[in-house]
Amino acid sequence: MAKKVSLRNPSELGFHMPAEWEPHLQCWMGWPERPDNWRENAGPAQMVFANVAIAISKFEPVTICASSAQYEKVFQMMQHKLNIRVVEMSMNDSWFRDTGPTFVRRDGKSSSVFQEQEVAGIDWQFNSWGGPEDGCYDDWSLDNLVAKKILELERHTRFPHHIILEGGSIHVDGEGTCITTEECLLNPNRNPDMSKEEIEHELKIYLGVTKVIWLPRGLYGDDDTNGHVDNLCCFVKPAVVLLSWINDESDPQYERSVEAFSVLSNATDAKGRKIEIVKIHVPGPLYMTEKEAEGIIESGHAVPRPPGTRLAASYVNFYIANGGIVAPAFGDKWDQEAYDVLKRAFPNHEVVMVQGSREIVLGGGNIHCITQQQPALPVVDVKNNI
Ligand code: KQY
Repeated sequence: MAKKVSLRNPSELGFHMPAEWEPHLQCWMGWPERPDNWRENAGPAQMVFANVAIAISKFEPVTICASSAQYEKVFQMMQHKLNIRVVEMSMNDSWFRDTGPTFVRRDGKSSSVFQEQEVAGIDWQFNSWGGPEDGCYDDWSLDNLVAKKILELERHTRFPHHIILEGGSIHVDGEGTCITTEECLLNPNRNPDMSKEEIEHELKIYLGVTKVIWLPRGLYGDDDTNGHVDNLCCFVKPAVVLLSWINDESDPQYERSVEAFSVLSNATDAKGRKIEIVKIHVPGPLYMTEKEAEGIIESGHAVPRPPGTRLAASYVNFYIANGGIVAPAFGDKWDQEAYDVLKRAFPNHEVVMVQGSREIVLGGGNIHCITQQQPALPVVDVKNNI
């Protein structure tokens, strides 16, 4: 199939973004390296990235992209892992949720005018979560090519978009609903010339959704991303949302969780359903230690990560694989309860908690932020036209 750049938008061509729990062809990940964001030359983070990749590979194939400097090391680590391939790709950092494409799918039902099933990708603009004044690092030119490179490798149609948007700032239910946060998408450091209505319109025509639920703010302390929704809440299935919660009313997270609870409980989704909210307690609170901060080499090219910083840690920052949930564990008293909540929320999935995920949150995100699912083509039942 010839590669294409589409000048029309995805939804008018019959595409929509599927829910994360729909079948995947594979998962894409980057590889951490920069010593001004990852302590001890990224060694501890690399071990956890490797463990995340191995955990996901039990459920679906994984492609790890690593720079030329790191390629051989990652290849050696993964060469006996059957479901993991390693390809060379340059990048400024390793947050493929945000720099990878947002995959969309056309189901090609024979009842539709669009007969051909296809997976394609949206290539949003990326500005390091805030541009020259407010971004996390000052050169994101390689990150801005990641989505294009992945779509080229896969020979998938690319839908370029001029809007600055990261994949971690949106969640969809695959049935017409998107959840996002005003704190991120309306932040003047992203698209200062666009109104809320204009941004919502672009979400609708690119993601193929008809309803956008705007939460005011994301997780407390998630300053790197300006409050990505994927650290605060996510869909578990249509009309059911898992929400980061804290019982301590004096904690600054409490009012954010209550605020989101209130918006969600007064909202209906694209199909007019009320939304059930399942609470999942945040770990900690956790803070960057002196020792951890000492291991980060300040370069003047990335935001400093000082000791005492409240870590934007949450259990909703997990990846839904084919039949598996790969979730962060922090060695915290709330880990077991998080496992129990996830197990109840996903009774048909195996829940795997990756120990040591604190290393990823030290860099500013977690498992959802470092992964990107590529949907599989749907199996069409020709006989029954579905
Ligand atoms: O959480 C994310 N989606 C990305 C975090 C970026 C942190 C950069 N230091």
